[in-house]
Amino acid sequence: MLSPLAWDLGHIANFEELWLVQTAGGREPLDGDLGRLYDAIENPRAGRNELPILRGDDLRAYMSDVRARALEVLEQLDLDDPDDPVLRAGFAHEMLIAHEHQHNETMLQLLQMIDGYEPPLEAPDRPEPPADTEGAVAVAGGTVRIGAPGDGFAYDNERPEHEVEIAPFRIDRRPVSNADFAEFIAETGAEPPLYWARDGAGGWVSTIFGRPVEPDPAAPVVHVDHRQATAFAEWAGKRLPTEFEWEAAAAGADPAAANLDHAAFGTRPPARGSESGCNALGMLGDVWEWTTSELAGYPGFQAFPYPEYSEVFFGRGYPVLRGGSWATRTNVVRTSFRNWDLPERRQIFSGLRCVEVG
Ligand code: AVJ
Ligand code: FE
Repeated sequence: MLSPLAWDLGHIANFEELWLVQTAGGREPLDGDLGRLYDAIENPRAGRNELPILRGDDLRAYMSDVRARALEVLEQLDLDDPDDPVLRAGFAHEMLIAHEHQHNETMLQLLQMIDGYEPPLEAPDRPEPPADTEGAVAVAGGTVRIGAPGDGFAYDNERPEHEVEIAPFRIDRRPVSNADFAEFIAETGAEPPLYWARDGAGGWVSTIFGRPVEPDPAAPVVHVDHRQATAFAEWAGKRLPTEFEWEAAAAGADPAAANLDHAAFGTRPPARGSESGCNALGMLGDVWEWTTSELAGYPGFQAFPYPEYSEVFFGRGYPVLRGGSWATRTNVVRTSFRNWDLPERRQIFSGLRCVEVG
């Protein structure tokens, strides 16, 4: 179930009004109770199309009025006020941009189902994969630092940064590919990823934006849910990583080498230059990687600036996904970033990578 695009656009603007105009600027809302329509918790996705949300020119006018007021307020704010944690170091402004960028990815999940949508940009060239992308790489384990350091923007669920003990392990050099997943289906009769159908000649065709494409055998598989990811790992005699193992394996990965930002409009074979410190390819970008971890607060967690971003989802059976996808905006990607979703969700840009057992 997805939101209508007009809901996401109104919600993005309303979130900007709430944090930059009302909270930071102390101003009254433009349109009374309008914000209630755009409260994600009060209005679950299934009912959003029936709400009297703004559409068309009314929506565009609201978006530009909010932006004009947010810029007016910005002139008056003291972003260096040490006593205001919401404003300090531009936190609210950083959160606003991150929030808008996260919703850009959510909107692409819906756009993918619409026939005829044309990607706005030519796919950029990417470096070739290195000669050998197979097998696993070793991660030393021991004491690892998990989470976001004290400075710079991060969400509350990435803090506090803390130490975790992990055993040494071996993680696959690259994410599970379309070819790997097709082999798993052929051997076990498992269900294919979302958008895949038989091509009538023994292969698979994936229909995205209404266009049929043959999945690139070497590119990461995408649109698998947590159950499919777990079943693949078991079939391969492996397992999914914990989110701490994933973060340790991703340390040192360069977002500039990752397939991000809606640029390629799909997953690509893991590129040379995308190696993390332990030599794993493509830890960032291409696909969100499912982990075995359930979203929970780190020791000493404090909800900031509002509990509905993270805390209300803790301990409710949401597996954590890490790394970002081809549809994730660069600004949102870092090795400490935690995404989560229901285990059955697969319209998200989700894939996996395995860890060796024993
Ligand atoms: C972190 C992707 C689970 O979309 O529900 C957007 C991000 N939170 N607006 C979501 C979010 C508030 C969130 N996820
Ligand atoms: Fe939101």
